[in-house]
Amino acid sequence: MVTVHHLNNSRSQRVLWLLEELGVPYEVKRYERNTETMLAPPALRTIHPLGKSPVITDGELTVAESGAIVEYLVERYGKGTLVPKPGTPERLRYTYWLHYAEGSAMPPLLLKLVFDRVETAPVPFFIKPIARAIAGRAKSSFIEPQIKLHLDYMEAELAKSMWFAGSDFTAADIQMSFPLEGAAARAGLDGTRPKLTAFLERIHARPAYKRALDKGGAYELLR
Ligand SMILES: N[C@@H](CCC(=O)N[C@@H](CS)C(=O)NCC(=O)O)C(=O)O
Repeated sequence: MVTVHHLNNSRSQRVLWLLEELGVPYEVKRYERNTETMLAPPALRTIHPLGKSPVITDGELTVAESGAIVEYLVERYGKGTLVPKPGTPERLRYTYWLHYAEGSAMPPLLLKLVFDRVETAPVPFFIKPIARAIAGRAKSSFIEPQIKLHLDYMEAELAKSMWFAGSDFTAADIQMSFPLEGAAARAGLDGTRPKLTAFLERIHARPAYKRALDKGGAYELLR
């Protein structure tokens, strides 16, 4: 039995969704973020030394890192579904987006989250203007232009095909959901990018996506 070590409001929502799409039975072990630091509880480090989510256990195996988990589950349980055939252009695109989601799309979004917090963090009054100036400068000179670059790129790619790897829905779309939901929640992704907006609407309408939300509990990124 696959166990998903699931942190609230996190990337592990994607793993629940993938398992629902695959129709694989699984159990969910829940962990709650510290409400001040947003970090995972120390208990998660007993599963994997980094203590991050998602991490899954399957018998003797422990698999961390969402892209690796997606590859493992699709290969072990997918029976050829949710992945394009090897050797096709779609398969290469699939691999690309699977890596792009965490390797390229997430870093600027994470930087935005961190610098937004720096701007509003409670610090002594004489430091506040300096902290705000540094955060504002980092955001306007680097982070926001990078986010725009990525959103424009993804929008253009989805103008070429319905899903990221081609005309069929694949696990790469599941992997891409997290940066796009993050961007919609806090980095300005809105109806001015109709392809990305339609992508989010399509995935949110999938029955497996809805079942995964029921299993995972509140997922604030959707706001
Ligand atoms: N690249 C990793 C990132 C894992 C990660 O940072 N997960 C976040 C949740 S979205 C986490 O566990 N944060 C809590 C912490 O760092 O303590 C993946 O895709 O699995």
